[in-house]
Amino acid sequence: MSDSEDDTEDVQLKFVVLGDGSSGKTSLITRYTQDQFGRNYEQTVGLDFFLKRIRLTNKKNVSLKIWDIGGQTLGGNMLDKYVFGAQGVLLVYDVTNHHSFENLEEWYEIVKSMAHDSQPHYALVANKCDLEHLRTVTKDKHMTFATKNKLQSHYISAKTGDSVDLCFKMLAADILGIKLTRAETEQAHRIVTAEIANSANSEAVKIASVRRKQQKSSFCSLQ
Ligand SMILES: Nc1nc2c(ncn2[C@@H]2O[C@H](COP(=O)(O)OP(=O)(O)OP(=O)(O)O)[C@@H](O)[C@H]2O)c(=O)[nH]1
Ligand SMILES: [Mg+2]
Repeated sequence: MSDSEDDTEDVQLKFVVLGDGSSGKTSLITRYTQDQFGRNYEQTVGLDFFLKRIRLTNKKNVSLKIWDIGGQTLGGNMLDKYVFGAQGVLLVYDVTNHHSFENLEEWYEIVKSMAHDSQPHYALVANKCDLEHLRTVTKDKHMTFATKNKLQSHYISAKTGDSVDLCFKMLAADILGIKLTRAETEQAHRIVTAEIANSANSEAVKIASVRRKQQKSSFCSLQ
């Protein structure tokens, strides 16, 4: 085993994902853990569990236990049990549904009142940013809520995957008191690729993209 492997530390974190029904919580987690997205809505009844192991930095591996809480849980008597022991809370709303944003205040206040010993770290997550033309929640409103309550702020799309990795990674880093380097945050930015249909150059584009990837991960040896 090399020195660098010896030094690596493993930690576990519990994240809960909250917000109104249909805001896209399950879609966000499914995109993050399985890199998949489905158009059909299947309501989460109660809760679901997901697990993802990430390398946060050279020296830190994190196992994320992600609890996907059904939107219908708000006001029920199970929520406090679900939230118990969470270090991270993602408050998710749908940018095209103003109610889902208004209700976050309630989600937030309830969870805050449940955490007695120590407060979890919170992230305000604006989902469905691919539907910019249907947006009803302004970025100003989002930022006011995030700033007032000192929440991390993220604009994402579970559909395209935009900023999904970054959102989880930054919350984990915040909890562990780690300041990610620019390179580490850039790695988490998802590059959304679009296929060019019937293009005569498509093969060339593919080759160019493979070459770029190879360049990034290759070593340079001076002789
Ligand atoms: N366009 C778009 N649609 C999305 C996005 N995320 C989720 N959806 C759609 O929104 C609907 C609801 O998504 P879910 O992930 O099931 O919502 P949920 O928050 O888990 O809902 P509950 O389980 O009832 O709490 C589904 O039809 C998804 O395909 C997104 O980023 N963009
Ligand atoms: Mg769900």
